Amino acid sequence: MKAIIFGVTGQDGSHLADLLISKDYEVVGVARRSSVDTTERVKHLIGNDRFDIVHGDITDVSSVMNILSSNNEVDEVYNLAAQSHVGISFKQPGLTWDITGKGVLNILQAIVDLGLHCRFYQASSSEMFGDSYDVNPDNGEKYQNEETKFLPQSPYAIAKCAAHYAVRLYREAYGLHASAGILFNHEGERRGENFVTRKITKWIGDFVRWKKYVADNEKEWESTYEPAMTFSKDDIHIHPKVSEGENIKFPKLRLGNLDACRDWGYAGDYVEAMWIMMQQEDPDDYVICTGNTYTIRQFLERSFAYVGIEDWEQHVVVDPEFYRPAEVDYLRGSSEKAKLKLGWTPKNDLNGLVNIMMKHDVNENIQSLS
Ligand code: NDP
Ligand code: GDR
Repeated sequence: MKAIIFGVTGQDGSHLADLLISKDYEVVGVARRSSVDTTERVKHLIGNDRFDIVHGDITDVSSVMNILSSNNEVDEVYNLAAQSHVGISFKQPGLTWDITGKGVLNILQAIVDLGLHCRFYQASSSEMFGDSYDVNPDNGEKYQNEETKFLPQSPYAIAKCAAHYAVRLYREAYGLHASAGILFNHEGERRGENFVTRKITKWIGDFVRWKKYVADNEKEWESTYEPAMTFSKDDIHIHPKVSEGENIKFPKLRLGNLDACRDWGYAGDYVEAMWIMMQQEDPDDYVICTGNTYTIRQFLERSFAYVGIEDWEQHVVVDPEFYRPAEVDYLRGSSEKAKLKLGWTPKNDLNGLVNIMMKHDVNENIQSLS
């Protein structure tokens, strides 16, 4: 079997490449040109004879056509490429539209024009629900599933809705085997550092590293420590072992809205659902989620608790710079359809996810001291 992954250098692309290679696929990963190396997440695959990276950009029709026509025997095409940061989409709405919306149309139309017989997966998003939810009449709980209407709250979500409807249209109009996974937030040790969960676990990892360094080098630490983060004026954070007045500092963790609710799962579990969707006889749309929702505060509480810190509020500054012009307040999915039709359920709950991320980010930081 042969697969093309658009967005292979991202979190999901790298997990999916690992999964497909473990299933003996030949994987062609598409990476866009950059002035710095973006292949960090797939560097362990470079040199593997079942893995190849080609350069391309989904906003460039000829580049998409070239990649697909030179791999026209491909069995499965996964589109994971996107400008995927919701906050940034308010600052770069046009770019987000071009990549996250129009880029998908470019791939679908190229598949039709080239007459390919491949299956297609689109990374749709729970952000498409935005402010919308249904209510379970039995217990009053709010949830989103495949039937919930879309009410997008950001340029990113609008682009994802357009792409989602394009997938549906190409399925109906041209008979493409095109499926969309409506995935709720999924995170992990490869998550980009400007998404809230990873921002938190990375900060705690850096903080633990700093505390250890100060403790081990009590006298001379200030002249030898190389901080991983930059300070700003209200970021003074006194090390507990050192008396006040000695100006021992560490920048606080700056975050935006802590009250939003998200249904967080582990990325490694979610790429399995993508693959299972592509093995179905008929294409369809599926919600993929854990079914549980937590606030950012609860994620903070659990992550700090992992390193034995209970007074996490002391370490966090709410900074309006990270507020969004419009927010999605409540996401909690129901993946009954995926469970019934795909036999998919997540392996990790929130605690499992926090453990994976904290273990990685704390260990990596401590190791970097030695
Ligand atoms: P990432 O932001 O980690 O990865 C996005 C990938 O898209 C990167 O490889 C990036 O390349 C690539 N890319 C961006 N623009 C282009 C372009 N113009 N042409 C080709 N490639 C491009 O996202 P995730 O891995 O977290 O998510 C994967 C997909 O799933 C995205 O579409 C996202 O919107 C969607 N999604 C994600 C969820 C999540 O919780 N993670 C939930 C629901 C949907 P580069 O490395 O060069 O930046
Ligand atoms: P989201 O994820 O917008 O849900 O999109 P993100 O982690 O960016 O935000 C989640 C919630 O946390 C709040 N928040 C902050 N967010 C960031 N990034 N940085 C902060 O400092 C911060 N402080 C509070 C946000 O306001 C929001 O409420 C992710 C992406 O992966 C999308 O591509 C994907 O489609 C959806 O998940 C499902």
